[in-house]
Amino acid sequence: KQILDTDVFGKRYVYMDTTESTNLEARRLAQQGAEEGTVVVTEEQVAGRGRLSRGWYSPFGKGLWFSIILRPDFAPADAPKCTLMAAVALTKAFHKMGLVDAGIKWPNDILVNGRKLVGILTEMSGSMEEVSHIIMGIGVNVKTKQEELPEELKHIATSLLMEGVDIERTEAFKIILESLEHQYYEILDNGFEDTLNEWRQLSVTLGADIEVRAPGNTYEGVATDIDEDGNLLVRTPDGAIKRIVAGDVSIRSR
Ligand code: BT5
Repeated sequence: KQILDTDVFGKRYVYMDTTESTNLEARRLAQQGAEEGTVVVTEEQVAGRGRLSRGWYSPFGKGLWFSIILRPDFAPADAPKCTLMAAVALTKAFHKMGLVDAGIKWPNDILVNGRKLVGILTEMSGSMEEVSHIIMGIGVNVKTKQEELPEELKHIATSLLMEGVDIERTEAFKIILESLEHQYYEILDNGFEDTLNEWRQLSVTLGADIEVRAPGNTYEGVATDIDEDGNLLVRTPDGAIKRIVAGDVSIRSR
């Protein structure tokens, strides 16, 4: 199978017509010992998941709903940066497809003109000392049309097709998996620094006036940078710098 120009990602490939969530399926496989690079992909998810038990709309045949099993030997504290790594790889893949307006909203969204094209859900299993495996779940809207979107996503979501990129899912998948593998080996070989710099370049969050809803607190201010762990730094109006580990960002102006 040399259709994919990858060494590890997609060497083992599990394809399903339908499933609850590819992250759940990938976790099951990982617990049974599935190797690094195993890709689980489905036509449809009936219980696709976002963060904080939110849902992910995954209609049949319209997108790339998939998860990749990773078994890196870095510290668990590095795991959240896999989300940023994936966002960089995906954004570069979209640029390659001609979609130059794709940019990253911290931490895990890829937006085109303010609308969400991709969601990423990274889940780690292991102990404080050691990563057992990471499930990197990615949802890309490919063929969805505006009129097909459910009411609550009509002003929020977009797809490659809606952005004028009329590409077959297989072709898009190939470009995306190759980009993800490339970026993954970049961080394994050279660390996160270059990838975090690329993230800064591709971000639509940095420099923007934002509101962040973090667990227990909401902040307003200017997103100034990310730190070396991928946390977002926000300068609030009183000049303090807040370090955001997890949260939802709304961009007010750039
Ligand atoms: C995410 O969560 O964006 C992570 C989504 C990850 C989905 C992939 S698909 C393959 C794998 N298997 C899974 O079960 N999940 C992963 P969050 O940042 O919490 O955003 C969720 C919010 O995005 C929802 O509350 C909606 O507002 C919006 N949303 C839901 N479906 C969408 C879609 N198809 N396109 C754009 N926005 C969507």
